[in-house]
Amino acid sequence: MPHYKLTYFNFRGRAELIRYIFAYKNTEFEDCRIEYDNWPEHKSSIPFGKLPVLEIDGTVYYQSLAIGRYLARKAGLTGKTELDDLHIDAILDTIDDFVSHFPWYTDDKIEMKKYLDKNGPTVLSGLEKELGEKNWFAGDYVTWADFFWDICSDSIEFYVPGFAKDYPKLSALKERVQEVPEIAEWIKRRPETPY
Ligand SMILES: N[C@@H](CCC(=O)N[C@@H](CS)C(=O)NCC(=O)O)C(=O)O
Repeated sequence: MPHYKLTYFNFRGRAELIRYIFAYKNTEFEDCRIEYDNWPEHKSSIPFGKLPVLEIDGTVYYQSLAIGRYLARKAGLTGKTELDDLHIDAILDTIDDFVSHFPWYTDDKIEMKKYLDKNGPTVLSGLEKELGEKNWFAGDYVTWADFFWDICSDSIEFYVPGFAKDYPKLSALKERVQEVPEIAEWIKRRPETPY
């Protein structure tokens, strides 16, 4: 088993998908959390100056979704066919676009609500449609795209509670993810952080 060292800040953010995938497979990893105040002294030694990074046996890999895809494939959390993967990846990218443009750093609730009013309906109703009557985005089996929805929506929820309340299928998906036994167990034991 390789040695995995995940480095990120002390919040869920862009590292949580990687943590979920490790938790799902009960894979041991070093969960290194840098205090934001200490970040400037580390930044120049990190590829592209961004976290998270994952060290695998001492080699550093970057970009959370590239890392997530690699680990998800090993964990059996990707598609059963190449076309399933095309579908799942498109959903991940859609969620990623949505959260990447969310005005996190403004700390301004009005800006956040404005963003959600403008972009929420298209993205959230589109994702509901993708889900349809299925339990998971891929159909009858869980993938890392389901995890990503749960994690990203949780973070937005912290700032704008109830932002997806009009989308019952997405809410049910979130519950389903949090009921996956290994994920439920991780949620119980992970460090408590606001987002
Ligand atoms: N697309 C990259 C985004 C990485 C990113 O923007 N990381 C932020 C935290 S979420 C960061 O390192 N910010 C500190 C900085 O830019 O100095 C990924 O998914 O890994």
